[in-house]
Amino acid sequence: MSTDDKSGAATPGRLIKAPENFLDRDGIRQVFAEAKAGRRGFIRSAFAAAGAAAAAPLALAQGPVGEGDPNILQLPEHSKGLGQPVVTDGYGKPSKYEANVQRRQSPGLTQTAQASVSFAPLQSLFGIVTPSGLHFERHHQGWWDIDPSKHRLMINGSEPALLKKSMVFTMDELMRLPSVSRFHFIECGANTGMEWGNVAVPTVQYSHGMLSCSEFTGVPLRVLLDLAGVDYKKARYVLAEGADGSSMTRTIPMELVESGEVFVAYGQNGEMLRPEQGYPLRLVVPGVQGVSWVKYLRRIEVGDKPYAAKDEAVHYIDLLPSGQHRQYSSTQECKSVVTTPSGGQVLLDKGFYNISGLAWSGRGKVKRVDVSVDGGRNWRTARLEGPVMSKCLTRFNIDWVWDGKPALIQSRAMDETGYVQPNYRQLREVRGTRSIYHNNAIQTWLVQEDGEVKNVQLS
Ligand SMILES: Nc1nc2c(c(=O)[nH]1)N[C@H]1C(S)=C(S)[C@@H](COP(=O)(O)O)O[C@H]1N2
Ligand SMILES: [Mo]
Repeated sequence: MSTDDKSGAATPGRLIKAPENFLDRDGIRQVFAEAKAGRRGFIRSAFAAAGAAAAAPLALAQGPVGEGDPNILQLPEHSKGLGQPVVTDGYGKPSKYEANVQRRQSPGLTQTAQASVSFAPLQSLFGIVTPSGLHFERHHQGWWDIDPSKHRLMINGSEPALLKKSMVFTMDELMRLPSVSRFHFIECGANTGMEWGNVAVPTVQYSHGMLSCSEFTGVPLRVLLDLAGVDYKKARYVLAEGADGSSMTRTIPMELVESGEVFVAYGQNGEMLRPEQGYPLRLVVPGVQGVSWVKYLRRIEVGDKPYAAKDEAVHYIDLLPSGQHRQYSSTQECKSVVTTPSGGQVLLDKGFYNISGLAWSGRGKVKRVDVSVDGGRNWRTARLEGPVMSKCLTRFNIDWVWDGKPALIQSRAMDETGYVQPNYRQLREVRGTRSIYHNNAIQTWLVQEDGEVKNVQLS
């Protein structure tokens, strides 16, 4: 795979390597024009004010700007002229300087864009929430923008005896019911799936980018089943069905529904779901692999046994070293990854860096994340940024001073059940090397002496 701009490999983290166009910002030009003129007092305060300290060495290295008299303070246009009018004609967009921050398809992974994946640019994100326009996408039969006034959700039973009455809800009816808003991660079971046997992709976007986290809003499924008078003693499973052509159906054990955790969501990060995420309705199954989060949700059937649907009996199962398959895997085990510095980025110089990453567990809260810079010989405990929420991404940070020598950066998460994220040797012992799904091994990034960061695996 090439490491050119389009592959995302060269997409930098901010303090790691500035995008080319960063130097074109007027304020920065001004600052180094002043630097050439030797007005150091001004420079210091300008850097402090702009918080641009990290850009200073770069800027100074660029030499004269060549416009006008460098001894005269030239105010940038944005400090003198009239700015843009309010955005009355549409939806706000990111700065043009952030145009490189995009979802990306992995070259060669799939041949049909309707049955494909676009990966979230984890290396460019802060905190825990994935901006909705950067949420990863996984479609089996393409996405749809379904008219919400025509969409319906049906609740029925595999046998009439399992509930009092079948029901059909419109979106308006669902939105009148008591709602909940909760932050949860969604991870495709195939995330990191290409790395089972060996290193396969260059960047964290491709190795871990089938992962996103949003605040979802909707109605607990339990509320709907109560309205339909479900007999919970007999109905121990539900089947969730999507309205797209993929016939996406998954069995969900009733315990998850009874706990109140599973909900039908129409909201995502304060607005309606995005079409790519299942507008106008999707199932949220916290902690469970993405495939169970059925999009364009149109039907919930209660039943008394698992359904063995195609996407659970033959897909999304785990190949074991014995050649047998482990069936009905669903929980996403505890996992973490360092997103900065990560594959494809370049460290400009030795010195201070903030190592930052994400940790999550399908079994509850993340309890601790340890970070190593020497391939797992020594570990230090990272700072978890709050709030730490159950079945949600958790951001961790830790200080690091790079001495300029090769470094092997790893993170190892532990969840509140005491489960510790395994390394590749431990994981392969029980799962072999030919699986696709549920790879939660510790990721290693090699920082080379020239500052380039590479994806590597330690044996
Ligand atoms: N109706 C429907 N639901 C679906 C899918 C689909 O193709 N159709 N893909 C599933 C898979 S495999 C995953 S990982 C998640 C991806 O959700 P996202 O596209 O919102 O990231 O949706 C799941 N739900
Ligand atoms: Mo998936």
